[in-house]
Amino acid sequence: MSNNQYFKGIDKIKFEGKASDNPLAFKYYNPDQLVAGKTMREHFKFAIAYWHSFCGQGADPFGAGTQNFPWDSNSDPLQAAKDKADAAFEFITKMGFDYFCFHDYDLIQEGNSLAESEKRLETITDYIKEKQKESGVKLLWGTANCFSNPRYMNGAATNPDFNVVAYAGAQVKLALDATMKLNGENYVFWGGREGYISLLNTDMGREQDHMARFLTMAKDYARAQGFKGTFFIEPKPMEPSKHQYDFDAATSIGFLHKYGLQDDFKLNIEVNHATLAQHTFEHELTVAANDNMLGSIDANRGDYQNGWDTDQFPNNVEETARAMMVFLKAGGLQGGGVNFDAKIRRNSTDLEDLFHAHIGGADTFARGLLVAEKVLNDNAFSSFIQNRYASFNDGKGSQFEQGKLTLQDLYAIASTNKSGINAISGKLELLENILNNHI
Ligand code: XLS
Ligand code: NI
Ligand code: NI
Repeated sequence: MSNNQYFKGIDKIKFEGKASDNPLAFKYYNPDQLVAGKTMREHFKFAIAYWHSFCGQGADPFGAGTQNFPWDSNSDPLQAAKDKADAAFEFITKMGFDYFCFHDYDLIQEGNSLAESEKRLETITDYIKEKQKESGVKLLWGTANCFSNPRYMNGAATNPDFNVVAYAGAQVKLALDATMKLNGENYVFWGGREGYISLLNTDMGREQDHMARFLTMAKDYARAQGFKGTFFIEPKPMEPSKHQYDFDAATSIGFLHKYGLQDDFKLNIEVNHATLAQHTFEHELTVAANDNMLGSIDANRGDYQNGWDTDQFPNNVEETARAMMVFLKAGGLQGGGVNFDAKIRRNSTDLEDLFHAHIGGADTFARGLLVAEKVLNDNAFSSFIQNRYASFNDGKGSQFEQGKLTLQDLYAIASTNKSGINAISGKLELLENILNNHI
């Protein structure tokens, strides 16, 4: 159980700055550096995703896993889970990150019965609680994997069979218990199977009512146990379902409001889910932020030549800078952080690749943040949007905003307008240049 068992020869990753040629050092992510009034560490609350980094073997629909993780060799599920926890905590500590995120059965293999699973979770969370104490590593959020087991092939909370809904309820109860035991700051619902393959066999309205009922029960249970954190819905339009009910930020916000869940739930926005929904990352963040729903981020990126959830590590500085502009304007995240929901490629098979991936991801976010701060402080840029809407600042425009005009008033104003309508440039090329000049 030493702290230097799996990633031998790699020390704690340090910030060395842009001039460093050490591949195992941060070039931009300097945890203690102040940006816009907070340290980078506080802005981001970087988290490691247990599933991609320590469970995912690199299997794809065309072939078996390629990874030979040394923590995966024990055939006893409890010992294997402990070995994995040792590897995870060694890694997180060496990265210098403060947080991790998990699904229940990332921590330990699901048992053959609910009772067996419960016992296993009990044991492994005891072990992980100790590791948290030793290392100071915190839990950003927990969640339940209600999508992998075949019992969920027709959905979990939205399954047409009540017995499956009840089973999912039991599983979420145990996942909430585990999250609270490990002092989780938040809890996530991602509904991979909460959707449909065809409306020929689906009562969508009834399924959505069921989902809302289920979320309400989960929230009520956790609150009754004293859980103070935030619940996050993680929107995604499809995959594995053909159509998922939490399609995108706007759809999810509408759903939460319809069922009165908007005060306890916020959104966890994932980059690659935004692009799958034909949106940009900055679009989804903006929709969430406008409704005060920007809870947390799952950081990754898609591949723009194909259309699935490739979950690559972030490395696009411009995309991240645009996102960080929204992030800074919104005043950061409501309780969440930046979780690297990303995986190394199937043919990245050296243990150190996991370090390169997370170093690059953290540096990309740090660069994005630094660029965003500069752009927002650039008067040529920030005054532009304000001026663009100046016609609403006083006179009839201001009365319009305040709800003091009728449609007939608009008719009268348009009819008597002597100066006509002038072309006002949107100046996009200029603004793009300003952004690029700060990169
Ligand atoms: C899958 C999701 C998943 C959630 C947690 O696409 O991103 O990993 O983050 O269940
Ligand atoms: Ni995803
Ligand atoms: Ni995710």
